[in-house]
Amino acid sequence: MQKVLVARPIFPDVIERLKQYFEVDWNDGDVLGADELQRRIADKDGALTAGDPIGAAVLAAAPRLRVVSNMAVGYNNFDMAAFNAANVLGTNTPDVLNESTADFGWALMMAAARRIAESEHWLRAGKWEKWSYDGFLGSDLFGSTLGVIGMGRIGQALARRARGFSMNVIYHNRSRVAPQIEAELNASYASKEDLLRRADHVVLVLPYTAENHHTIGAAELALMKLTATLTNIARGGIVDDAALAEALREKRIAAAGLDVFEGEPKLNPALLTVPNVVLTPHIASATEATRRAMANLAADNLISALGEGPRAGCPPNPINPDVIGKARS
Ligand code: 8YV
Repeated sequence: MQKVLVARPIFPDVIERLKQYFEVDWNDGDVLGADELQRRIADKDGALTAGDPIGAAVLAAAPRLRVVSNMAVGYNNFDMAAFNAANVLGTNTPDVLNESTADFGWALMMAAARRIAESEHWLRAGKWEKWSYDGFLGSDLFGSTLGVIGMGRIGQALARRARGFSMNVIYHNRSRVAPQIEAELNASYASKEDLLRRADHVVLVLPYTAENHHTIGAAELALMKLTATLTNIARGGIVDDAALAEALREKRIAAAGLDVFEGEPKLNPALLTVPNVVLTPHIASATEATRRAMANLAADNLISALGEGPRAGCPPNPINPDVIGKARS
């Protein structure tokens, strides 16, 4: 029987599915450190990860490894050059999380715009004594301009929801999306700078790459309206968190909603001390149904990539399909 490592705690019934095909080494405890990960992956044919860093050293330590299945749509934890050099397949879990993640983007954006977390903390602190006309004034979403940076599947799902709020949608992306998608979303393309100047609410939904590092830093924040909000449901590192904390403190933008952070699960301490930011622990895809769908899709990818199950040899979501069928190097 082939051997697989499941590097993270996941739904036990998904582990049972994997056990139908493989000998499963399941880490049901804390996140594996680099040494422990290398030790446990060394004799495996495949692995299921969720954000665990996999690079040349891990692949070299595991000469039989043929596939690593990431339970996430983003795979910046994979060094794809190393995967390609070693002929190891990487897979991810796109699409199944689009709607939950888009919903969550709206939740954060609305919480930031309407100061929900900030006012709740104030209320819990026992400070509510009277109604006041200017208590926690925020900004409207209805009729405002939404700026989406990253118009992939999640960006599109997010933009689609803007219709109900009569928003004007502008977007920036590496390349323009097809005209029929622009028409369906009623969205128009803008340069990043133009978008930042015009948008009332900016949402980041782009993948993390070296090029996208600090897509939003001090210079970009300076272009935004004083009343604007910034929401990041993409990846830590896309925003310069130190620059953002400073801009929030100095009220150079109104508020932010962040689900992802540079160096998470640690946060830049400055973010914890500014009131006008809503902070959540990377949970945009965290609904019961979606996390189950992601775990099962990650299992499907692992099972089929290792030549088992109904789709043997044809994993649904290969990231680097060119390596399929090539001998491990
Ligand atoms: C994952 C995510 O839960 O899919 C992604 O890219 O950011 C989340 O949905 C997280 O990355 C853990 O794998």
